[in-house]
Amino acid sequence: MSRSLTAAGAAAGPVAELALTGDLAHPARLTVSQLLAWPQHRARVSFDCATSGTRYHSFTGPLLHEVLSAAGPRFDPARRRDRLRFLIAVHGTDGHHALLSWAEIDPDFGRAPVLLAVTLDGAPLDGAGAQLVLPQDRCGARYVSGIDAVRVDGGYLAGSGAG
Ligand SMILES: Nc1nc2c(c(=O)[nH]1)N[C@H]1C(S)=C(S)[C@@H](COP(=O)(O)O)O[C@H]1N2
Ligand SMILES: [Mo]
Repeated sequence: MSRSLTAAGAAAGPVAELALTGDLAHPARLTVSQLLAWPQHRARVSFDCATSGTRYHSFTGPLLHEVLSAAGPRFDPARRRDRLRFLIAVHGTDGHHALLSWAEIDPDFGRAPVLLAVTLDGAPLDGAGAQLVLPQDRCGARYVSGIDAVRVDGGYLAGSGAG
């Protein structure tokens, strides 16, 4: 195999990609090394797992909010109430998936410092795929690993006439 490594420390072998889809002006496919283009944050977290007890991990990666904002979610950025109907669905290669609301990670609302992690305990995730990191969660279940798709959806209850 003659794969060339572009990022120092990147694992040899297949490189995982995640698809950014949905109500976005700029849908994209991103590798873990492309996620290094955003400012990197570190989160030292603990969470409870129903099966393996309390877990401790250190993650680094960009803020989910910054990566998704660059993809151009189809709301009017000047009108805060326009964002409240947007959902974010995060899907792993094994089918595990979790929903966030846009407002949960928005600096004007919940301000949760959610990361799309590119390293886990110092090891690159280029092969396994990015992992969702939610320092505010007590339970580990939303720490979706092996992310292959993130879908932004502003159509929830659209047309219901509510509002
Ligand atoms: N893709 C995927 N991510 C997942 C899970 C899973 O089944 N699939 N389980 C979650 C649960 S329930 C927990 S507690 C944490 C466990 O992370 P750890 O074992 O690496 O500490 O991963 C989360 N992320
Ligand atoms: Mo868990």
